[in-house]
Amino acid sequence: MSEKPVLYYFNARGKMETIRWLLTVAEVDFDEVFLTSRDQYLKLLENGDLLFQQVPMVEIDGMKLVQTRAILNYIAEKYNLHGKDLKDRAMIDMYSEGVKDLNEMIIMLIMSPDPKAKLEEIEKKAKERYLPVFEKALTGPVYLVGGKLSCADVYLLECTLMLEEKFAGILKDFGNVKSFQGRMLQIPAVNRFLLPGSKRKLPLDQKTLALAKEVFNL
Ligand code: GSH
Repeated sequence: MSEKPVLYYFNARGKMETIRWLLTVAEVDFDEVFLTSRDQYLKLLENGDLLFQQVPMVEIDGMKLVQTRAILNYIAEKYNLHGKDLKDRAMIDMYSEGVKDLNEMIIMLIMSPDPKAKLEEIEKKAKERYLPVFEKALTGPVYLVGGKLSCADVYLLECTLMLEEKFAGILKDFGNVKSFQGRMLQIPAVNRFLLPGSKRKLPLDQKTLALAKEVFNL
């Protein structure tokens, strides 16, 4: 078995990208197996590799983990990115779930029957609901929780970059979040991940969406 974690997903961001981000910040190299056919998916099912018949799946430490949050929590715990105590963890989890809600909206945009309206909704919610929370949390502190880098910081960084891809200048009224993003971008592993040729992926496009439908027989 590979020493490195092996990530099973499509060659696109989707639900796996946050896992890629977290491993990157934890400085853990990983291998990837991209789903390209229904047969390959059926073989994984046949082998009992996908507990709920879904990906992302990550082979790590002799386990075949599914469910994105479970995978992220395992990595965060293992690499000391989940706070120093239970109370820190509760805060980290609240921030993480907030970021996840926003992230999911962006990821699912491609499925929307009315992408323009959805995009407007995302921008409004980002500006009025989510970014103000992070702006406040980052008034003073360098990181979101406990003065220490956590998985929530990694998720927020990823989300701010995705937001800026969709809405250039969205952070202009959120100076603390923008400064936070700048600090996070100085982390060498983050810096490398943003360079061309890294394992960072492009957003899910129509071609990969069609492939996913074929793989899952949807
Ligand atoms: N709760 C799961 C998680 O967060 O990992 C959802 C995973 C999920 O919906 N995966 C999709 C999938 O495998 C691909 S992004 N769909 C096939 C299916 O549900 O049959």
